[in-house]
Amino acid sequence: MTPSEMKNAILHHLVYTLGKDVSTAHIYDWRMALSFAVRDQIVDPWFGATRRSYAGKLKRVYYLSMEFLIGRLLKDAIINLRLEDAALGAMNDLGLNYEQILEDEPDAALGNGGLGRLAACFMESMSTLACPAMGYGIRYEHGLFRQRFEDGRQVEEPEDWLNQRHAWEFERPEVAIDIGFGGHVQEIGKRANWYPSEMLIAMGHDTPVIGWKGRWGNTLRLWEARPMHGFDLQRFNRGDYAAAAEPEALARTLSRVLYPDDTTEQGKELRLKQEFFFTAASLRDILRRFESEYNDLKRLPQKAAIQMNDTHPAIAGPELVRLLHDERGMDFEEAVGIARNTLSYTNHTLLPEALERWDEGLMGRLLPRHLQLIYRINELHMKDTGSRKVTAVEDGHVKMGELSFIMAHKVNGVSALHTDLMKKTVFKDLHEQHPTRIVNETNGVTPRRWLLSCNPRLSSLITETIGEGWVDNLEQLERLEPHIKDSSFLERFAAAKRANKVDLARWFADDLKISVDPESIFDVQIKRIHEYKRQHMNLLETIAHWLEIRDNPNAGWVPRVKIFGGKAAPGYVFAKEIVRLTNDVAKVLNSDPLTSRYLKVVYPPNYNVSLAERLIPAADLSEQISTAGKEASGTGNMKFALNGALTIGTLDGANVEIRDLVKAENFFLFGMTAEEVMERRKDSGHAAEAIAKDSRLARAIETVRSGRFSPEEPGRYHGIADNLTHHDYFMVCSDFTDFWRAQREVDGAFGKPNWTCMAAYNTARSGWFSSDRTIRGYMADIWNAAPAPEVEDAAE
Ligand code: T68
Repeated sequence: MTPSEMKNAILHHLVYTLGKDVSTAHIYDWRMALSFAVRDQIVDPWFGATRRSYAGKLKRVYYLSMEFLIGRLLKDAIINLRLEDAALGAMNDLGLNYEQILEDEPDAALGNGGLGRLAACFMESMSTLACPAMGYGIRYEHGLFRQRFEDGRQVEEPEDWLNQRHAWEFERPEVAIDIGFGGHVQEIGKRANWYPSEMLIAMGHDTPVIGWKGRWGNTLRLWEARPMHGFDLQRFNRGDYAAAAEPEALARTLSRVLYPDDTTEQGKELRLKQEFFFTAASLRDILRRFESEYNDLKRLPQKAAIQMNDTHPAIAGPELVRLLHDERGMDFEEAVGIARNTLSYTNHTLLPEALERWDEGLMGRLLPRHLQLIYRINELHMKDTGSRKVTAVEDGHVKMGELSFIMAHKVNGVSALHTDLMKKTVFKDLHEQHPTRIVNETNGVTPRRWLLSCNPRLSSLITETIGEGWVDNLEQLERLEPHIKDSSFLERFAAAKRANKVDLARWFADDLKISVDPESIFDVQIKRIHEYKRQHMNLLETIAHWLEIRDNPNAGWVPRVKIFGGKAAPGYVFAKEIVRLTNDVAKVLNSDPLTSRYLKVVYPPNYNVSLAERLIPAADLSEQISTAGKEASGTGNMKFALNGALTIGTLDGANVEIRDLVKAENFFLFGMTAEEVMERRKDSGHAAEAIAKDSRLARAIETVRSGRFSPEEPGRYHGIADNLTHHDYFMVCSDFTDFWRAQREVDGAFGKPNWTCMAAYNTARSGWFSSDRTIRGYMADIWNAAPAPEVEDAAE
């Protein structure tokens, strides 16, 4: 497409789709017109892919996920369709600012963190690899809350990305599926009919996901909850307007909000309803499609692979059995076998508080037939394995992790360490019964968004050096290695990083009114706020460092900017205190005339995908400092390494694999191993002991306790200080001393010529962390699916 063709397409949509005249168009109208012009280019390859899936009778992958953290889509589509020149040219011609237009798009925050972002990277990789697939989730009216700071405190505001029209979706009113809850069960022999007492409708909305060079397009189908019966005209006519609207409001509640919690099960009926709602709608849609093509349900596992992203869709097991057994008349054991061969399950956490369990009473009330089937699945499992332990039901609770395991033919962890710990801890017994079921698929990230699009400077340098093949064959980055000896390459590598830092510094100055020196180390920790991720350890180190600079301001300190980003779950009190402490520390440090040249703290609010795309390319140092054994994998860690940041990190999650690949000398390692953590925890005095041994740590904690950062309320942080001194489950104190040592090693290395070599090695050796590699692994080890044959690029 030429710039002038693009311009005509934009003008056409402005007038005929949006009904706007050039003279009155707002930035919103231009952005929508550009989006529609780009979307038009997606439709043909997208339809082409669908047609080929049907014509070739290809096996399809169905990715069921409560979350798809897709972020903005316009730039992604432009890049994958290679329309940058056309779009930029058209915008210039129209006198519009291209960057500003891209920034106008709301960030679709349909996820909490890593789990949801992984699903989004997987969707893009499946399209790039021409793996016929469909993502299924919920079209939340309100995504993850918007975070604002007020007096340093986190304030949550509703996120309303749907206030404006969403340019990328196609409404599918004809894809409307009835979903029921509650009611009673009528058993007929071993089968049963379920008569729900409450019904609503799941309506589909399709977003095309286009792969690199437009060679394939899959669909993300998100369900919206609609009432079965519209509003009540009789009540309305009597003047009872609120009551008339009630059924509609109640039904719609199901797709109203994304639960803002990435750790604790909400225990909310609504959450269980959401889970059943989207899982049941998706399964019905899958079976409908299957039955339109094939007439033998026994072939389901050959033609469909259904992935459960965490346990949120775990009800898929019993629901699929119900559809096959109760509704299609298949024998129960056969139905379980077919369901199991079709389903697989990804585990994302070992934290006991994050493993879903539902009260049997609640489950029986909402899903009476499913509870019966869960009992039978359990009995069958006991019979098959000769086990006498009831596995999926315990103490009046249904354990969704165990249920998912039993109903899946493969269960995967998301990093080598995590998979190993799964076998040894949460799924120890089940693993002994099914020793080949657990497999590892280390996470990955899409290089299109997380390098090509977010870091154009580094991308251009890479392409100039080794050609463009790396974009969909990321392991080609290793061809950069010989160039790491070349001083002109290194200079250009350093210049790209520096220019990214200058851009970020300008944004900090303009948007946050904080000035930082781009010569400083940009030290970044961005992720959900959680005790296991230990933002508070990073803060304590910052405070200790600050106190040391104050003691001796003229000692030639290496300047540093500590950058934080992340949201705390609204109900997680301790995490919210960490948020506030970060802001309070920033306030004191940034205005300290003795130290602020050397140390600043920046905490931009409302961390999201778009902010990550801004911060990661400008980072020198990536903080991956979770308590070993607690972070299942991490994916931010991969994005940073890929963009030439060095990691300071523990041997946790995928850090282990990153360090193996980029080599120990290019990684700042510290802290206890997962085994050491478990050992040390047995000593109840671990925190006090660590504090007694490290005067810097003691002083930092005392400074927090003293009210130095909250003079107007000196007791504000007693909670944090007491927790660290007496409890410290996440071993902040015991790892602090080594963390400090590693941080000073960073100071020593930064600014030396070798730093750029180390950074370049991180980029060159991160090719394995492409989500393309991960998806190939799922296709081979779990889905038994092949890419569509002979696919051609639609865009060059
Ligand atoms: C993350 N999990 C892991 N959970 O913490 C991270 N949980 O190590 C890993 O890299 C990532 O998954 C991808 O595998 C999450 O992000 C959630 O967000 C979540 C949401 C709702 C309920 C429970």
